[in-house]
Amino acid sequence: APLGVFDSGLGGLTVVRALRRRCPAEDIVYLGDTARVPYGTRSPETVVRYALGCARVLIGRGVKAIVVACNTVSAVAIDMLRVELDLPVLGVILPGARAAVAASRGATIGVLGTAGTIASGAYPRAVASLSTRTEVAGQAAPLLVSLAEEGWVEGEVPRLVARRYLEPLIGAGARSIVLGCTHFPLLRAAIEAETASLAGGPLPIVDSASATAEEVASFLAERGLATSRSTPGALSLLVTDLPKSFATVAARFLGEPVVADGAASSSTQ
Ligand code: DGN
Repeated sequence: APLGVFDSGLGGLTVVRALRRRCPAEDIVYLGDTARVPYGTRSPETVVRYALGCARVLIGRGVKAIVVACNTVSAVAIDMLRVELDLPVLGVILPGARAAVAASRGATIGVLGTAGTIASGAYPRAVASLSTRTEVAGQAAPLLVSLAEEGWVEGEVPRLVARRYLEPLIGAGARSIVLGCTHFPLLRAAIEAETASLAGGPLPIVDSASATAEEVASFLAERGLATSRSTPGALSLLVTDLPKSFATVAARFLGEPVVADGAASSSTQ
């Protein structure tokens, strides 16, 4: 059976990219709720309702487990999804937090995310469950989401924006930075450079997409759910709305060409 992955939009394809690298044999069905993106600015109640709708579409496709690629959904809806659904549900926050705790060795962790993710306190909670002595500083970075969607990831504009968001984190003593949003791996170079410039040297940058792919791979192996074959798995992309820019934006996040008519529309209530 395929692995189900969903996100508020197309940003979660950065998690699919990491999964396809780490678990290449797995078939993946991805659902992007492009009709209702962004979730990052919505109330937790609304995000919970949307998330259940997305999960049910994937279950209708016969998936063996669900990866919640969206940080905002993982932050506010993962417990509810685990209660409501009868299959394994993996999120992006705990793997990101685990990788950050390992990288920061007790020093303060800085997290960049959407307003919803930061307001939820999900990263500080996840870190506290792993290490009682590690502090977390969070910073909502909504403009970085827009820059990634525009593909405006190089040059002085993304660097200046990243710097503004990083200043309070470095000022709070952060000694590692978590890319706590699906979109931020695209801006990694700018974030890395500005972090190093503010901190007076490079700091570990933790990509929650890669950390999640690692945990999904171990989880599937432990549960005997991993697909073992030598041919690459298939990727099906479903969207709740097919915007004109679909193929361009999807390819940007996925890191592979995307054929627009390969996407089926699907509705979630
Ligand atoms: N996918 C969202 C996240 O990782 O938080 C970002 C996009 C959004 O809904 N704002």
